[in-house]
Amino acid sequence: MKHLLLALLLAAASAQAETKWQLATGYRAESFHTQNIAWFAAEIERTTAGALRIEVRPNNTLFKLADIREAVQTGQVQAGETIMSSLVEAIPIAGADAIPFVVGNYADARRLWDLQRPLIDKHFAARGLKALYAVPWPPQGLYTVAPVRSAADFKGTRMRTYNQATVRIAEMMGATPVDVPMVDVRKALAAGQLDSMITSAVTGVENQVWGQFRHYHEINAWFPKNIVFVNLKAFDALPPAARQAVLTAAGEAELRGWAKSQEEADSATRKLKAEGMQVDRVPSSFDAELKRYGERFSREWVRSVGNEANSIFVPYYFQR
Ligand code: PCA
Repeated sequence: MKHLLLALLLAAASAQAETKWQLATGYRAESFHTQNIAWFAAEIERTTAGALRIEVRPNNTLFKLADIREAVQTGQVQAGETIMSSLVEAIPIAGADAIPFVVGNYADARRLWDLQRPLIDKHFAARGLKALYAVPWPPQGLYTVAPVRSAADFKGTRMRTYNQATVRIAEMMGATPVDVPMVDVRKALAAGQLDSMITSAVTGVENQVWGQFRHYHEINAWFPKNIVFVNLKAFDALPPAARQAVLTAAGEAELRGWAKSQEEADSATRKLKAEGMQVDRVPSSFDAELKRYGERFSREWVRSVGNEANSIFVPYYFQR
Protein backbone atom coordinates (compact mmCIF):
# COMPACT_ATOMS: atom_id res chain seq x y z
CA MET A 1 0.00 0.00 0.00
CA LYS A 2 2.76 2.34 0.93
CA HIS A 3 4.49 1.54 -2.38
CA LEU A 4 1.36 2.13 -4.38
CA LEU A 5 0.91 5.52 -2.75
CA LEU A 6 4.50 6.43 -3.49
CA ALA A 7 4.11 5.38 -7.13
CA LEU A 8 0.98 7.48 -7.45
CA LEU A 9 2.68 10.49 -5.92
CA LEU A 10 5.66 10.13 -8.23
CA ALA A 11 3.40 9.78 -11.26
CA ALA A 12 1.54 12.91 -10.20
CA ALA A 13 4.79 14.81 -9.78
CA SER A 14 6.06 13.81 -13.19
CA ALA A 15 2.69 14.58 -14.77
CA GLN A 16 2.98 18.09 -13.32
CA ALA A 17 6.41 18.52 -14.83
CA GLU A 18 5.08 17.64 -18.25
CA THR A 19 4.44 20.51 -20.64
CA LYS A 20 2.16 20.29 -23.68
CA TRP A 21 2.31 22.67 -26.59
CA GLN A 22 0.25 22.88 -29.70
CA LEU A 23 1.85 23.95 -32.95
CA ALA A 24 -0.43 25.41 -35.63
CA THR A 25 0.39 25.35 -39.32
CA GLY A 26 -1.56 26.16 -42.47
CA TYR A 27 -0.04 23.35 -44.53
CA ARG A 28 -1.17 19.75 -44.90
CA ALA A 29 0.10 16.95 -42.70
CA GLU A 30 1.63 15.29 -45.82
CA SER A 31 3.63 18.40 -46.78
CA PHE A 32 7.38 17.89 -46.38
CA HIS A 33 7.45 20.93 -44.08
CA THR A 34 4.81 19.44 -41.78
CA GLN A 35 6.48 16.05 -41.81
CA ASN A 36 9.67 17.73 -40.71
CA ILE A 37 7.76 19.48 -37.92
CA ALA A 38 6.39 16.08 -36.86
CA TRP A 39 9.98 14.83 -36.68
CA PHE A 40 10.97 17.92 -34.67
CA ALA A 41 8.13 17.27 -32.18
CA ALA A 42 8.99 13.58 -31.85
CA GLU A 43 12.67 14.39 -31.36
CA ILE A 44 11.85 16.81 -28.53
CA GLU A 45 9.55 14.30 -26.90
CA ARG A 46 12.35 11.73 -27.10
CA THR A 47 15.17 13.94 -25.83
CA THR A 48 13.11 15.39 -22.98
CA ALA A 49 11.79 11.91 -22.07
CA GLY A 50 8.26 13.21 -22.50
CA ALA A 51 8.68 16.36 -20.41
CA LEU A 52 7.69 18.45 -23.44
CA ARG A 53 5.13 17.15 -25.92
CA ILE A 54 4.16 19.10 -29.01
CA GLU A 55 0.93 18.33 -30.81
CA VAL A 56 1.03 19.40 -34.45
CA ARG A 57 -2.21 20.91 -35.77
CA PRO A 58 -1.90 21.11 -39.58
CA ASN A 59 -4.08 22.32 -42.42
CA ASN A 60 -5.39 25.59 -40.92
CA THR A 61 -7.41 23.55 -38.39
CA LEU A 62 -6.41 25.51 -35.29
CA PHE A 63 -5.67 28.89 -36.89
CA LYS A 64 -5.55 30.01 -40.49
CA LEU A 65 -2.05 30.47 -41.90
CA ALA A 66 -2.45 34.25 -42.03
CA ASP A 67 -3.44 34.39 -38.33
CA ILE A 68 -0.81 32.10 -36.86
CA ARG A 69 1.82 34.70 -36.05
CA GLU A 70 -0.64 36.74 -34.04
CA ALA A 71 -2.12 33.68 -32.33
CA VAL A 72 1.34 32.65 -31.10
CA GLN A 73 2.26 36.20 -30.16
CA THR A 74 -0.87 36.62 -28.04
CA GLY A 75 -0.43 33.18 -26.47
CA GLN A 76 -3.59 31.63 -27.94
CA VAL A 77 -1.36 28.80 -29.09
CA GLN A 78 2.22 28.15 -27.98
CA ALA A 79 3.90 27.48 -31.32
CA GLY A 80 3.32 27.85 -35.03
CA GLU A 81 4.64 27.81 -38.54
CA THR A 82 4.00 30.28 -41.31
CA ILE A 83 5.56 31.42 -44.55
CA MET A 84 7.96 34.14 -43.49
CA SER A 85 7.27 36.53 -46.36
CA SER A 86 3.63 36.74 -45.24
CA LEU A 87 4.84 38.70 -42.21
CA VAL A 88 6.11 41.75 -44.10
CA GLU A 89 3.50 44.12 -42.76
CA ALA A 90 4.59 43.47 -39.17
CA ILE A 91 8.23 42.65 -39.94
CA PRO A 92 9.34 44.12 -43.29
CA ILE A 93 12.70 42.31 -43.30
CA ALA A 94 10.80 38.99 -43.32
CA GLY A 95 10.19 39.62 -47.02
CA ALA A 96 13.87 39.39 -47.95
CA ASP A 97 13.49 35.85 -49.27
CA ALA A 98 10.66 36.68 -51.65
CA ILE A 99 12.46 39.27 -53.76
CA PRO A 100 12.54 37.99 -57.32
CA PHE A 101 15.81 36.78 -58.86
CA VAL A 102 18.12 37.46 -55.91
CA VAL A 103 18.64 33.86 -54.86
CA GLY A 104 19.13 31.28 -57.61
CA ASN A 105 20.13 28.15 -55.70
CA TYR A 106 20.11 26.54 -52.27
CA ALA A 107 23.63 27.66 -51.36
CA ASP A 108 22.68 31.31 -51.91
CA ALA A 109 19.39 30.75 -50.08
CA ARG A 110 21.48 29.55 -47.14
CA ARG A 111 23.74 32.63 -47.26
CA LEU A 112 20.70 34.86 -47.33
CA TRP A 113 19.17 33.11 -44.32
CA ASP A 114 22.40 33.39 -42.33
CA LEU A 115 22.33 37.16 -42.92
CA GLN A 116 18.60 37.52 -42.36
CA ARG A 117 18.40 35.39 -39.22
CA PRO A 118 19.85 37.86 -36.67
CA LEU A 119 17.29 40.48 -37.75
CA ILE A 120 14.46 37.97 -37.66
CA ASP A 121 15.53 36.89 -34.17
CA LYS A 122 15.55 40.52 -33.05
CA HIS A 123 12.13 41.41 -34.49
CA PHE A 124 10.55 38.19 -33.28
CA ALA A 125 11.91 38.75 -29.76
CA ALA A 126 10.56 42.32 -29.78
CA ARG A 127 7.11 40.79 -30.36
CA GLY A 128 7.40 38.16 -27.68
CA LEU A 129 8.26 35.42 -30.15
CA LYS A 130 11.20 33.09 -30.45
CA ALA A 131 12.23 32.03 -33.96
CA LEU A 132 13.27 28.37 -33.99
CA TYR A 133 14.14 27.36 -37.53
CA ALA A 134 13.35 28.06 -41.16
CA VAL A 135 13.17 25.80 -44.21
CA PRO A 136 12.84 26.94 -47.84
CA TRP A 137 10.26 25.85 -50.35
CA PRO A 138 11.80 24.67 -53.62
CA PRO A 139 12.40 27.39 -56.24
CA GLN A 140 9.33 29.21 -57.46
CA GLY A 141 8.26 28.60 -61.05
CA LEU A 142 5.47 29.94 -63.21
CA TYR A 143 2.45 27.74 -63.96
CA THR A 144 0.16 28.67 -66.81
CA VAL A 145 -2.91 27.18 -68.41
CA ALA A 146 -1.94 28.45 -71.86
CA PRO A 147 1.46 28.92 -73.52
CA VAL A 148 2.91 32.39 -72.84
CA ARG A 149 5.32 34.47 -74.88
CA SER A 150 5.44 37.75 -73.00
CA ALA A 151 4.17 39.59 -69.94
CA ALA A 152 1.38 41.04 -72.09
CA ASP A 153 -0.23 37.58 -72.16
CA PHE A 154 -1.09 38.03 -68.46
CA LYS A 155 -3.12 41.22 -68.88
CA GLY A 156 -6.61 40.70 -67.52
CA THR A 157 -5.94 37.09 -66.48
CA ARG A 158 -6.19 35.73 -62.93
CA MET A 159 -3.01 34.90 -61.08
CA ARG A 160 -3.06 32.97 -57.81
CA THR A 161 -1.10 34.69 -55.02
CA TYR A 162 0.07 33.69 -51.54
CA ASN A 163 2.01 36.69 -50.18
CA GLN A 164 2.55 40.38 -50.86
CA ALA A 165 5.35 39.68 -53.34
CA THR A 166 3.15 37.53 -55.55
CA VAL A 167 0.38 40.13 -55.34
CA ARG A 168 2.72 42.91 -56.44
CA ILE A 169 4.09 40.88 -59.32
CA ALA A 170 0.59 40.02 -60.54
CA GLU A 171 -0.22 43.75 -60.45
CA MET A 172 2.92 44.66 -62.39
CA MET A 173 1.95 42.17 -65.08
CA GLY A 174 -1.57 43.52 -65.28
CA ALA A 175 -3.07 40.30 -63.90
CA THR A 176 -5.75 40.16 -61.21
CA PRO A 177 -4.30 38.71 -57.99
CA VAL A 178 -6.44 35.92 -56.51
CA ASP A 179 -5.47 34.99 -52.97
CA VAL A 180 -5.84 31.23 -52.59
CA PRO A 181 -4.40 29.34 -49.60
CA MET A 182 -2.06 26.55 -50.62
CA VAL A 183 -4.48 23.85 -49.44
CA ASP A 184 -7.29 25.25 -51.64
CA VAL A 185 -5.38 25.54 -54.92
CA ARG A 186 -6.80 22.33 -56.31
CA LYS A 187 -10.37 23.38 -55.60
CA ALA A 188 -9.84 26.85 -57.08
CA LEU A 189 -8.35 25.32 -60.20
CA ALA A 190 -11.15 22.81 -60.62
CA ALA A 191 -13.59 25.72 -60.33
CA GLY A 192 -11.78 27.45 -63.21
CA GLN A 193 -10.71 30.41 -61.07
CA LEU A 194 -7.02 30.58 -62.02
CA ASP A 195 -5.01 31.16 -65.20
CA SER A 196 -1.54 31.17 -63.67
CA MET A 197 0.43 31.03 -60.45
CA ILE A 198 3.98 31.34 -59.16
CA THR A 199 4.91 28.58 -56.74
CA SER A 200 7.10 25.51 -56.39
CA ALA A 201 6.94 22.21 -58.26
CA VAL A 202 6.14 20.48 -54.98
CA THR A 203 3.05 22.63 -54.44
CA GLY A 204 1.91 21.81 -57.97
CA VAL A 205 2.30 18.11 -57.24
CA GLU A 206 0.51 18.31 -53.91
CA ASN A 207 -2.45 19.97 -55.61
CA GLN A 208 -2.29 17.75 -58.72
CA VAL A 209 -2.51 20.77 -60.95
CA TRP A 210 -1.77 19.01 -64.25
CA GLY A 211 -5.44 18.71 -65.24
CA GLN A 212 -5.61 22.50 -65.67
CA PHE A 213 -2.12 23.94 -65.77
CA ARG A 214 -0.35 22.58 -68.83
CA HIS A 215 2.92 24.52 -68.49
CA TYR A 216 5.50 24.87 -65.77
CA HIS A 217 8.19 27.45 -66.51
CA GLU A 218 11.30 27.12 -64.38
CA ILE A 219 11.89 30.83 -63.80
CA ASN A 220 13.60 30.13 -60.47
CA ALA A 221 12.14 33.30 -59.01
CA TRP A 222 12.91 32.96 -55.28
CA PHE A 223 13.16 30.46 -52.40
CA PRO A 224 10.59 31.52 -49.76
CA LYS A 225 11.02 30.00 -46.33
CA ASN A 226 8.61 28.69 -43.73
CA ILE A 227 9.52 29.63 -40.19
CA VAL A 228 8.71 27.69 -37.02
CA PHE A 229 8.44 29.76 -33.86
CA VAL A 230 7.16 29.74 -30.32
CA ASN A 231 5.73 32.18 -27.81
CA LEU A 232 8.73 33.55 -25.90
CA LYS A 233 7.05 33.27 -22.49
CA ALA A 234 6.13 29.65 -23.17
CA PHE A 235 9.73 28.98 -24.18
CA ASP A 236 11.20 30.77 -21.15
CA ALA A 237 8.87 28.85 -18.84
CA LEU A 238 10.55 25.56 -19.79
CA PRO A 239 13.24 24.10 -17.56
CA PRO A 240 16.73 24.80 -18.99
CA ALA A 241 17.23 21.22 -20.20
CA ALA A 242 13.98 21.30 -22.18
CA ARG A 243 14.88 24.69 -23.65
CA GLN A 244 18.17 23.26 -24.82
CA ALA A 245 16.38 20.19 -26.24
CA VAL A 246 14.11 22.49 -28.29
CA LEU A 247 17.05 24.47 -29.68
CA THR A 248 19.07 21.36 -30.51
CA ALA A 249 16.11 19.71 -32.26
CA ALA A 250 15.44 22.98 -34.13
CA GLY A 251 19.00 23.05 -35.46
CA GLU A 252 18.68 19.50 -36.69
CA ALA A 253 15.20 20.03 -38.13
CA GLU A 254 16.55 22.97 -40.10
CA LEU A 255 19.29 20.87 -41.69
CA ARG A 256 16.93 17.98 -42.43
CA GLY A 257 14.37 20.36 -43.88
CA TRP A 258 16.83 22.00 -46.25
CA ALA A 259 18.02 18.62 -47.52
CA LYS A 260 14.45 17.43 -47.99
CA SER A 261 13.47 20.61 -49.84
CA GLN A 262 16.25 20.06 -52.33
CA GLU A 263 15.25 16.42 -52.88
CA GLU A 264 11.62 17.40 -53.35
CA ALA A 265 12.56 20.09 -55.85
CA ASP A 266 13.93 17.46 -58.23
CA SER A 267 11.41 14.71 -57.67
CA ALA A 268 8.43 17.05 -57.92
CA THR A 269 9.64 18.51 -61.21
CA ARG A 270 10.04 14.98 -62.58
CA LYS A 271 6.51 14.20 -61.46
CA LEU A 272 5.07 17.24 -63.27
CA LYS A 273 6.76 16.03 -66.46
CA ALA A 274 5.58 12.47 -65.94
CA GLU A 275 2.03 13.78 -65.66
CA GLY A 276 2.38 15.32 -69.09
CA MET A 277 3.06 18.93 -68.21
CA GLN A 278 5.39 20.89 -70.42
CA VAL A 279 8.34 21.92 -68.27
CA ASP A 280 10.64 24.54 -69.76
CA ARG A 281 12.23 27.97 -69.46
CA VAL A 282 10.50 31.07 -70.77
CA PRO A 283 11.58 32.73 -74.04
CA SER A 284 14.55 35.04 -73.41
CA SER A 285 12.65 38.24 -74.21
CA PHE A 286 10.00 37.31 -71.63
CA ASP A 287 12.74 36.37 -69.19
CA ALA A 288 14.22 39.86 -69.61
CA GLU A 289 10.79 41.38 -68.92
CA LEU A 290 10.47 39.29 -65.75
CA LYS A 291 13.91 40.41 -64.62
CA ARG A 292 12.86 44.05 -65.06
CA TYR A 293 9.79 43.48 -62.90
CA GLY A 294 12.08 41.85 -60.37
CA GLU A 295 14.34 44.90 -60.31
CA ARG A 296 11.40 47.19 -59.88
CA PHE A 297 10.15 45.04 -57.04
CA SER A 298 13.60 45.14 -55.39
CA ARG A 299 13.72 48.94 -55.58
CA GLU A 300 10.27 49.25 -54.03
CA TRP A 301 11.16 46.77 -51.32
CA VAL A 302 14.49 48.36 -50.35
CA ARG A 303 12.81 51.75 -50.21
CA SER A 304 10.07 50.48 -47.92
CA VAL A 305 12.40 48.54 -45.61
CA GLY A 306 15.20 51.08 -45.29
CA ASN A 307 18.48 50.46 -43.55
CA GLU A 308 17.97 46.86 -42.53
CA ALA A 309 17.79 45.88 -46.18
CA ASN A 310 21.37 47.10 -46.59
CA SER A 311 22.59 45.09 -43.66
CA ILE A 312 21.47 41.96 -45.51
CA PHE A 313 22.13 42.76 -49.13
CA VAL A 314 25.43 44.63 -48.92
CA PRO A 315 27.18 41.54 -47.46
CA TYR A 316 25.04 39.22 -49.61
CA TYR A 317 26.39 40.79 -52.80
CA PHE A 318 29.85 41.87 -51.73
CA GLN A 319 31.18 39.37 -49.22
CA ARG A 320 31.19 36.06 -50.98
N1 PCA B 1 4.22 26.76 -51.82
C1 PCA B 1 3.44 27.63 -50.98
C2 PCA B 1 4.35 28.78 -50.72
C3 PCA B 1 5.50 28.65 -51.62
C4 PCA B 1 5.37 27.32 -52.22
O1 PCA B 1 6.21 26.77 -52.93
C5 PCA B 1 2.21 28.10 -51.66
O2 PCA B 1 2.09 27.93 -52.87
O3 PCA B 1 1.36 28.69 -51.01
